[in-house]
Amino acid sequence: CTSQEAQTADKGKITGIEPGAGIMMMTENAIEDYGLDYDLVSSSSAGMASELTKAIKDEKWIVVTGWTPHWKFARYDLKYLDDPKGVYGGEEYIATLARTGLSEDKPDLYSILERFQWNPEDMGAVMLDAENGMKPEEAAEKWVDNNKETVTEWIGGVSSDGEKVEIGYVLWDSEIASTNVVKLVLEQAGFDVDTSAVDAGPLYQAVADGDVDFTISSWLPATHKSYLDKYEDKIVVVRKNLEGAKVGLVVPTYVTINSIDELNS
Ligand code: PBE
Repeated sequence: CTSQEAQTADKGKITGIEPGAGIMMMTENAIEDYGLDYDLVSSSSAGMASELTKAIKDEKWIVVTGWTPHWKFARYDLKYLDDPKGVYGGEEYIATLARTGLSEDKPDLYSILERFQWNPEDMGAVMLDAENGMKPEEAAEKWVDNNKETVTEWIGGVSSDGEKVEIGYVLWDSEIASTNVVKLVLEQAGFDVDTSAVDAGPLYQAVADGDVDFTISSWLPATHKSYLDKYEDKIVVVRKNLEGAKVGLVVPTYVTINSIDELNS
């Protein structure tokens, strides 16, 4: 196989993640809107990352569904493909969503959620430590230990005697990082915290039904718009917890195209 064949071997395929992710729906729209002769192959966040790692090792052509914050940008030379049609929206933020009634039922917890916000560098540091071999809990603990003042501000003097809290999230690397940090913070404040990892659709359903107290895993305004619209009346948007997020199609910089509309060329 010539190196030219190796370069083009995986053309026609976009390596995706979990089927319920917003970025998967957006990518189906991109295939449609740009008339791409491509199949979106679903996988998992971890599966996508390992495909990316393998392709880069051999300098193979690959395009993945990507997002920021994510450790892959620290580890590899990558670029977003331009999206002239704006299928992937613009700047995204991550929001905290609560079940209705949480502010009355658990006001101390709710006050911490009203204060919790951090930035892409913070989240990126936790993600990178986890990717470099630390357990997610250890990576979160390291961040919490290194950011005592911020954590104290978030806690704001709240001290619970073991009130139960249920956090919902999805096993995306970014949300594994954030949820582990917030779990530790709430434990420092004395709460008895359980987390449950589900797919995106069931997560919104769980918040709407009150099966979990809250999630910090909502990507808006574009990525999870359809989920939020569906449950709008049954979910409380607490606040933005991270600004400067992004989603799109990502390639290694050695892939020479720069825009989604060049994918067919
Ligand atoms: N993500 C990471 C998710 C949100 C968090 C971009 C993969 C999604 O596409 O739904």
